Amino acid sequence: MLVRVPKASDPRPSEITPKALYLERRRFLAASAAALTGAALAALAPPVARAGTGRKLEGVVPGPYRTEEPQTAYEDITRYNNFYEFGLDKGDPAKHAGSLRTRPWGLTIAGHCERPGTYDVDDIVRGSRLEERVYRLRCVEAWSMVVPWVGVPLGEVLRRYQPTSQAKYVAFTTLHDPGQMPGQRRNTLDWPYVEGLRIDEAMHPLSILAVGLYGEALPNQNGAPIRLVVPWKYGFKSIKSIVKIELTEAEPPTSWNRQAPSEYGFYANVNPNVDHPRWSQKKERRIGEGLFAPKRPTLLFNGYAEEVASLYAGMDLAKQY
Ligand SMILES: Nc1nc2c(c(=O)[nH]1)N[C@H]1C(S)=C(S)[C@@H](COP(=O)(O)O)O[C@H]1N2
Ligand SMILES: [Mo]
Repeated sequence: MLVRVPKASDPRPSEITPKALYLERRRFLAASAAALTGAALAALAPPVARAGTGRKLEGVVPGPYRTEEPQTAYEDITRYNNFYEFGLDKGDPAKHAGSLRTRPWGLTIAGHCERPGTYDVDDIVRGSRLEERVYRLRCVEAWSMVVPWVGVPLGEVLRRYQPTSQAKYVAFTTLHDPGQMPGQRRNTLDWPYVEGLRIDEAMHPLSILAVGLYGEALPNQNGAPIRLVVPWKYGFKSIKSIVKIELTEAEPPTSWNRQAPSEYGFYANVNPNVDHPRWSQKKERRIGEGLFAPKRPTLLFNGYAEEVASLYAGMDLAKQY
């Protein structure tokens, strides 16, 4: 068997293969190396330390929604990330997010509600039961994962701060701190990252604020200490490391819509019938299934149509994408 050992000057796999295949290629190399012996081969796929926090969350109960599909490996969920505040490559967040200080962490609740203020994130989370929710995550780049999140229902949290009748939308903001988030020193996006939901979407029982995965506190690269998870929408709606939640009357701006309005709408509901202008959304690659596994058909609302389709009754999903 001929094994070619890569030189440092070779282009990185991420530069020569579509990004979604990068991890699969690494896995393939690891498997090949494991099947052989010798130090030189082992160097192809050096063992990596577990990327997790190791902080087990207490009192987690099973939540009302879970898919029975096989869960994506912890190593994939925590090493294949989109978090542009820490770089554009999928491996950057795991490499660079370690320095983010996630405690103490203030979360500001603002806008049209009776109890605005800045609260400690742990106090906000303590007000609700912690649930495990196994959700599909479908990235707009046509890959997907199955993630056992730990979180609290967003609607329950919001209700505690008593939104008024003027609260029609919910706006979310990520931390803006270029000192801690090196990606914010470049204007790849208009920082800070912002996202938004309509109030009925935010109140839907599927929407959660996640603080953990696989029973442990969230690793920084996945959005510690607290991030949104809206499983029927493309992954970019699920904003990470949130410092502010504001109840607004007008539809709030969102980062990817601002960046490329013809490509990314406010709603961003997963929809196999509405292609991205530059690629199809009909199928997806499930991370961890291997390079040669057939792609899966993408499901309307990421498979959550029964729960959420009624939210969009009467809307033209091709126009309000
Ligand atoms: N603040 C912030 N939140 C973000 C992003 C980001 O770049 N910055 N990337 C989004 C995208 S495109 C996806 S697919 C998911 C990925 O979440 P994961 O890394 O936990 O899988 O996070 C979303 N949340
Ligand atoms: Mo994404």
